[in-house]
Amino acid sequence: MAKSIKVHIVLLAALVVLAACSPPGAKTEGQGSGGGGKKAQQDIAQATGDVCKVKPPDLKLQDAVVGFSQSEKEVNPFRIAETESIRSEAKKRNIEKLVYTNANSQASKQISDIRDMIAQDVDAIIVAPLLEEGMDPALNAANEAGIPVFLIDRETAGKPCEDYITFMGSNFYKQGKQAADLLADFTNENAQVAVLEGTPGASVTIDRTEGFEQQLEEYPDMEIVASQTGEFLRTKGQTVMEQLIQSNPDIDAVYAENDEMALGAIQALKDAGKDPGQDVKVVSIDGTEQAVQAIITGDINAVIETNPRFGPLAFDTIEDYLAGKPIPQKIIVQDDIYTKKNAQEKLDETY
Ligand code: GZL
Repeated sequence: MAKSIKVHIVLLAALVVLAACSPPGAKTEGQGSGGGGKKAQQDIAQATGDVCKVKPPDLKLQDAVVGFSQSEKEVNPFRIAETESIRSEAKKRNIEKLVYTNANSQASKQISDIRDMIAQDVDAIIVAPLLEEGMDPALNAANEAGIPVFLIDRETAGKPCEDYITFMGSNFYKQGKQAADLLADFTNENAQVAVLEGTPGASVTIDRTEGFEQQLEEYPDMEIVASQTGEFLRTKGQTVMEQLIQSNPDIDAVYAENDEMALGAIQALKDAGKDPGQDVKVVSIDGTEQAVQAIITGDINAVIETNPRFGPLAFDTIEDYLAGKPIPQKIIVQDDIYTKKNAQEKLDETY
């Protein structure tokens, strides 16, 4: 069962302001996530920080033309599920038109994609930014054209309420810390760790790496002996892991910043005669079906979820914006953790 995001207002100060503007179906303090035992919706999100009070155009969502600027090629299940969620929600809301572009992991193309949408005079733009820096030409152009930008998935430099209205996504720094604690648990706080980093310069890579490194300082007998980018790709994760095993044969723990790289790494470990999940502990992030299946087979020890199904929350938030409601500058999605204990029962929530 797919899970999408609901908004869960947690800050008392925000409750008064946002309760009236919570997206339809949102949950305020104390309400359950609804939907019976399994979370029918993606994990509860938390509206945090200040709000944007803006004067929106006089427009209904179903009359709107919305652009969606996707960042990476549709080969990673995360990307495929993210795009599908936006597309299906746009269809469900019966909006006038969805303009979809894909930057194919090229920052310059994402900027030109957004500029093209501005030239088409779309009414709002959803952006999954590729990199943390360098998007300002596109964001400034949208701001000058009076077109609101809504960030999903990754953050990018800019002024909330001006360059973009809000950021909706996971707390990647927290994910990195959780990964360190999980790996410490699996290795009795004593390990030679290899880190497979994501795309250089992406906010998700910066935060997942920083969170992990900071938290690992709590464990004096755990040492990062190698840290290299696998660019969030399975093939690159495998080749980098092959090299790291050669140069660091004592590696007994792997932190992969996404499942695709983790799946490549476990193949490399097996090819080197090692037993991933057993003599080399593996912790990853995303929550793809194949990675959670690997927990069941014992090749991966834990996966921290990053749910890509932003469609409902993104369109709820745009609808609130068009209704003139204050919008939280950050909407942080709460993520699950998959381990041997819950992988089987939660397998149908993966993507
Ligand atoms: C996270 C997203 C990351 C995923 C990777 O929100 O930006 O990018 O964790 C993907 O799988 O490449």
